[in-house]
Amino acid sequence: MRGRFITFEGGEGTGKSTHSTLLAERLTAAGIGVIRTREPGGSPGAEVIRHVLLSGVAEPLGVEAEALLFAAARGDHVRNTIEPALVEGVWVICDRFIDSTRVYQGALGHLDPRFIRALERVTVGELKPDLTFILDVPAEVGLARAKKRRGERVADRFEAESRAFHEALRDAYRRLAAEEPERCVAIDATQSKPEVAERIWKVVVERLDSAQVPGLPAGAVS
Ligand code: T5A
Repeated sequence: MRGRFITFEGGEGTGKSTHSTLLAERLTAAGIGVIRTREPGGSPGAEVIRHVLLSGVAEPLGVEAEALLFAAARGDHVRNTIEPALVEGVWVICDRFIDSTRVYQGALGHLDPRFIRALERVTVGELKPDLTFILDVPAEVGLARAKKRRGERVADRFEAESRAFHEALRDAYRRLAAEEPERCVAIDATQSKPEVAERIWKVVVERLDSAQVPGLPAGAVS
């Protein structure tokens, strides 16, 4: 059976890495084969493009060129990492995917949605996440968490954007969650890590085939 594809989205420091890791551990403990990956990156070619994008050297080229670079990375990632795993029956958990381009380059970068959809057709084709978690925290909470974790390191190209940018980002993600409720679930990520992780686990069991999650019979989850 084909694996399931779960993505985590949200602004900076909302807990995507934390909760994708916790979910992968829980699925593994339940006997499910799973890989964790991320965007931009997730394949050797895409990791090179990640470095170019996050260093900020591509910023002077403009938002359209950055979107093309994210798309090039995504195409490589889908071909070499995501699709082969799903075909093998392995579940794929990915930090960021198409929604990040829709929100960062589309909603905030003001790129024409037709351009964004055209990139999606080329890079992901029919592939769509089975489930997308949108982790929601106020911009100042996410930025403070990201700063604490970063320590002395310099903020990357996107972390360094203004507070207003990060607030607009949150609004755009909330709109996206409301537009696609069959795929997207917004999670209040201001709660403690164990509380957020538990909510995510419940949604996974509710939304995806619970027969594939041994030890948690369908209906056991409220
Ligand atoms: N981008 C990406 C685009 O513009 N377009 C695209 O198409 C794509 C794919 C990627 C950047 O690229 C942009 C968006 C991004 O700006 P990145 O380095 O991958 O950059 O950065 P992010 O994806 O933003 O990831 P971060 O590492 O900043 O944040 P996370 O993963 O959301 O947060 P996480 O889990 O590392 O947590 C941050 C800190 O908070 C703590 C954690 O322990 C950690 O210290 N934390 C909590 N603390 C208290 N309570 C909780 N509930 C907590 N949850 C986590």
